[in-house]
Amino acid sequence: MTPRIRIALIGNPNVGKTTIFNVLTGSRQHVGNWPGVTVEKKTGMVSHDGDEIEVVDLPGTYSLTAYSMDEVITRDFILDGKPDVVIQVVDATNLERNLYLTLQVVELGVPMVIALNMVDLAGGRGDGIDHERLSAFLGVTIVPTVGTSGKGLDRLLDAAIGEAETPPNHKQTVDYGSEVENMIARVADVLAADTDIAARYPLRWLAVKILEGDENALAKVCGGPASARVEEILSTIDTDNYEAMMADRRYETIAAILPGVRKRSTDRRINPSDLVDRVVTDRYLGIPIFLALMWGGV
Ligand SMILES: Nc1nc2c(ncn2[C@@H]2O[C@H](COP(=O)(O)OP(=O)(O)OP(=O)(O)O)[C@@H](O)[C@H]2O)c(=O)[nH]1
Ligand SMILES: [Mg+2]
Repeated sequence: MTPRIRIALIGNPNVGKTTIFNVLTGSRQHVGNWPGVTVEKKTGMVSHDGDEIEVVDLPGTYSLTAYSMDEVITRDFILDGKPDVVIQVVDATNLERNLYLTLQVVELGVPMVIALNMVDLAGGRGDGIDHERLSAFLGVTIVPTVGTSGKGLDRLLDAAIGEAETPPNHKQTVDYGSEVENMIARVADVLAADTDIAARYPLRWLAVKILEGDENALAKVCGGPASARVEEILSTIDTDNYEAMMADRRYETIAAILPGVRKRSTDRRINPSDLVDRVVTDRYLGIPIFLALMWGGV
């Protein structure tokens, strides 16, 4: 039976992609509590409400540059394998680092859903994530999940099918600043002359990668009708510098998002180290405690 849709599972290393893949497909792929367990893509099938869905488990990546084989496998699969929807599995206890990859998938403009995984651990630490606000900010549906128990996975599949059937509505989240943005627009404009490239790749994304000095992205346009003009533009800039500026803007964007999406649960239980922290950093008690410790020669 031909599958109704194909889903790609991507995400940082060690976030639970294979755990979710195994629960969904009934497979027994290797799972381990260290990064780099999955080194090549694996495919399985799942039946959901009478639909056959193909699920592809990919190696973990922190980014979508072309610096490592894993990143190239993942990126090529998203771009050329044309999954109907990408599910990014996000470790809820490590949101900041995981969002770096999220912003890059959003930039690719492909249909996408986020599985906010390990919410059992994030909840236990008392730091909740307001996933609805995060979802509104990114324009991406977010489903909280616990891979080890299968919690949330039905809803995740529902969301993935819904996303595959509607055009993506991602917000443009990273503004790289006027100098870089102008250059992105120029390169994207030049790339549009190459109709093959324009049909295969999101031009803004490709322009960003080329300006970052990504050889693999540049190779895609090499020899084509846009090649000479792209090289001409590149000869006027320092791509290392562009790469650094763009990475900075991504981190700044994440830093701006985080305070708005972190929520402290009201029934937060205080653990002993929190209590010590609170007492020694107290406005009135902190200095006397510090002096007493110094006096006591501790
Ligand atoms: N507490 C908790 N642990 C989880 C959850 N999901 C997965 N794990 C554990 O996280 C660890 C990593 O899981 P994997 O499924 O191997 O992660 P992966 O993303 O496939 O890792 P790579 O293939 O290395 O990129 C394992 O020890 C899992 O049992 C979850 O929702 N909650
Ligand atoms: Mg894995």
